[in-house]
Amino acid sequence: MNAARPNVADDVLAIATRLRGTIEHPELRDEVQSVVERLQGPLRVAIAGRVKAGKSTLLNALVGERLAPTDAGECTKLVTVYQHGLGYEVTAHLRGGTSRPLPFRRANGSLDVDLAGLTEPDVDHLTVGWPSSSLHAITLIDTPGLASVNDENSRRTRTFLEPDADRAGAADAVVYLMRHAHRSDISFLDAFMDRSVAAASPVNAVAVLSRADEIGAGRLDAMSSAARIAQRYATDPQLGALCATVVPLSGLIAETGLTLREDEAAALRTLASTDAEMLDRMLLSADQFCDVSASTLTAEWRRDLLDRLGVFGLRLSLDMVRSGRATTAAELGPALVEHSGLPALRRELDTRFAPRARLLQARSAIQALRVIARRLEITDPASAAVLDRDLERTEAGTLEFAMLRAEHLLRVTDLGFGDDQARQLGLLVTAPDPRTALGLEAQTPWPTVRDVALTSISRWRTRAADPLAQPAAVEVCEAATRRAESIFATAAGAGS
Ligand SMILES: Nc1nc2c(ncn2[C@@H]2O[C@H](COP(=O)(O)OP(=O)(O)OP(=O)(O)O)[C@@H](O)[C@H]2O)c(=O)[nH]1
Ligand SMILES: [Mg+2]
Repeated sequence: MNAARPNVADDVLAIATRLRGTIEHPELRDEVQSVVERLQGPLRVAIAGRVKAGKSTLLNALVGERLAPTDAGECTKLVTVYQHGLGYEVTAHLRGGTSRPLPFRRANGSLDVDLAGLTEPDVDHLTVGWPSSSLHAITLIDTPGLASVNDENSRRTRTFLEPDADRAGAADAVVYLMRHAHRSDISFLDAFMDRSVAAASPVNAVAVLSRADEIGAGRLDAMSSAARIAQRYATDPQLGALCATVVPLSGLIAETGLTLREDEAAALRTLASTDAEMLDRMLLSADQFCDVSASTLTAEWRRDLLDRLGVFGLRLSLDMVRSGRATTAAELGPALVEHSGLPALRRELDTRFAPRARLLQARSAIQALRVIARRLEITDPASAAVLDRDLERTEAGTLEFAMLRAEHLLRVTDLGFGDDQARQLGLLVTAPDPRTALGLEAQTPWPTVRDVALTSISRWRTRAADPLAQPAAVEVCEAATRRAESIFATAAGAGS
């Protein structure tokens, strides 16, 4: 099935390329061009969530460099797309559709962009081109925090990410950050994501329990408490309908681990040599930690370390230094990353998003081309009709889309299937391997696979024909039937 996936994106790319050659409207041609570019580029993943959830810090951790400003007083005001570039460049994309390069410099480790006379309302979004290998396979979008409905920064994020009649959503997948303290995050997530099946859903959204190190006042067991809480969230049906999983993460520890300098490790070693009882007292509060008389390390250094690591990160680092497990930046950095939860988040991104990247891209490209078709209808109804027909044909003819939608429906709605049937359907519409999809062992011979596929076709076709079944259940059973048919064809073609 994986082998068949690139075809979908290639089909959509062919439609977009054809359209680009024939379309006369210059503005629409530019939009088609950007659809083509998106399909040829990497997956676009937006990092979203409430104000100060730790979005920019996570972005830096994923890139492995301090790019996005994250100071406590600073907030992200403009949507910023970080993409792989051959050189370093920042471009402002203005509301009117034009763009212009902006001057920038590296300040305190992060990027300081000069709007060069522009004001924030002039700018639709910024793009930052950066020669980072982390951005090869993924383009990351940092977004202003969602605050209130009337908030201008939130509006920018919503306009950029949420698809509507005038504009397609700009991301193929979403990482949504939520803090433990904000129980209302779930309703935020709901309002933000539940627009349509074509937008974010469990098939392309992962939630992160962010700033996990702050849980339980930064005690050394903070991350395991966070893991338990994340697990609880993940079983919440409301949340399960919106995203695939909940990963506990300390973006700060990850970012610092990836960028830790030797002089910082040396400062940690000096701090670790402080009398143990005194050190425990110091770590009770930020004020006590920075109290001038408390250590031979200067108060400035202590403040810097506190900013870079937080209380949990300091406790963890000092524990590692004192026990001798890690004492240099080269040892402490990776150990911090390991504790931060970043490897688990990367695994989620690699297993959930990466294998279906082309499909998710095709999905958002179709959405973008639909928006273009509606606008084209006004000046060139004949071309709009051809475009609609091509998109319809691609979407309906693509088994992967049917399965993606079936997976979504199975996750978000109770369709009245028993546990066993729901599990069988789940496997059929998600497992790439034909045998796994049918619940068979890896070595099952092809003739058996064929027979089981046949039984499966008959079972799900009968269920799909049930006149009393809800439409969504029919759709899922039809997708399952199509998958079983495709497995049957593979098994029949494979001989014995
Ligand atoms: N302890 C701790 N602090 C964090 C973590 N992530 C971010 N912070 C701190 O929280 C503050 C906000 O972090 P940002 O990454 O700028 O958060 P944001 O979500 O991008 O904020 P806005 O763009 O203003 O919405 C900064 O002071 C960070 O150092 C974390 O994992 N742990
Ligand atoms: Mg930010």
